Amino acid sequence: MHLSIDKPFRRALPAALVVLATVGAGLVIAPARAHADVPPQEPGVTLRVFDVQVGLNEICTLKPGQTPNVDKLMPTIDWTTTEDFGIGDYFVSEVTGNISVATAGTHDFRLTSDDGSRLRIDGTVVIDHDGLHSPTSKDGSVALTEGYHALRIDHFDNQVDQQITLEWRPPGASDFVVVPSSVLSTDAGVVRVTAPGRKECEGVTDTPGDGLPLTGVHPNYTLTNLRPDGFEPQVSAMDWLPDGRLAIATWGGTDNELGEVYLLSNVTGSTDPSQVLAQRIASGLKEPMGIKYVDGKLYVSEKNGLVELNDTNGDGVTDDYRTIATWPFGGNFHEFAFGLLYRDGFFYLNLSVAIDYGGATTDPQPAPTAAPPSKSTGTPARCPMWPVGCAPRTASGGVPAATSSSPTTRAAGCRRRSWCTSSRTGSSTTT
Ligand SMILES: [Ca+2]
Ligand SMILES: [Ca+2]
Ligand SMILES: [Ca+2]
Repeated sequence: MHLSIDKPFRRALPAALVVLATVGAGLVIAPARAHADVPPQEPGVTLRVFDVQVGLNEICTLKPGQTPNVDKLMPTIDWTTTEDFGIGDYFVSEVTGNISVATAGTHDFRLTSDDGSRLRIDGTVVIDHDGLHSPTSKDGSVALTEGYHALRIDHFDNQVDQQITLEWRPPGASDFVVVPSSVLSTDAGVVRVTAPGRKECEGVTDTPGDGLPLTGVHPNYTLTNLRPDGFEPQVSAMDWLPDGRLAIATWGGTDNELGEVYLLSNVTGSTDPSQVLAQRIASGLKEPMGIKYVDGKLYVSEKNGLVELNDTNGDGVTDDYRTIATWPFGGNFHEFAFGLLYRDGFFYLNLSVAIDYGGATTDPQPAPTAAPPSKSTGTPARCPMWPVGCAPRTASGGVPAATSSSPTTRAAGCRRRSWCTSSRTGSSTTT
């Protein structure tokens, strides 16, 4: 989603200049990127702030996969207030963007910070100003070719005052000035996702149950790879069949690539990727985020409705997609129907809020809920799904059984008139 500037940059032209310079901070290699290599940009830089809530003596490496507390577009890098950073003390900042160089040559930079900071350009450290200190400046120089260069500043504030200011003196200039917005840019139109709560650095605290993404498996469990070579589905939902097969839905995620459903065999007990068989049984689904096996059939929640998968000719592949219910849907990219559950004749799922590009909640929501949650009790209200085609039905055409079994007869499809909670969550996104 966001440009990762830690990665080595690919240059559009093998002949692009690589400049070696022994100026100021020392030997620096500075590859440039052509405009065609960079996704659409907007002026400014991206500032992300992480609320670590512990005193640091130096810049820390954040544990991977954490969502920042603050993520915003800033015109220039010149911040001193709590309002600028969004947090007062005990935080870590990441500044990312591109700097556009008009004239090749040696560029001097001046980084002023409280507390420590480090400037990288194209992944190379140009100024290392780490450690606990009040607002002080440190200079560094780098030879830059014409074009875009990836800029990154890492920073932390312990207590009291805080600051990051980046100035430069490009070739021919006599004095340092704050790097102007006109040469700074960051990827345009990104969704800026934030989440409250404490974030963690590597090596500070790391305890079971700390809520962080798993980087390993608890020793009481065995991790088994169930992906045959070449099978790399973007799994958005899973459910088990009684015979031990695993049904998975895949995201799809664009208007051009739609979601699918696979049945995986040989996925329990002692197995490995060479034994796993994947059979695609459904396709053309719009971002399915829930799948549930009920009475011999699979049901999938798409963005705007609940679909029953039927195989009517016994070849194992769905040929009848029966829409059981729909719910309010406004066409927003961020509307999903997550976590399909089933109990006693009712399906349950959770809808996400629509958001604007940039991260704000769309107001008003394009798909209003039928009944808001009760504020006095906190109990989520339930909103009716809109049942579609409530004709009595039989159980013919369900998921083909791995072994022969008698189909179960059900009374009528209308019994599955369904309900959803109207609580919509917007605190996370899969994009
Ligand atoms: Ca502070
Ligand atoms: Ca400080
Ligand atoms: Ca079929």
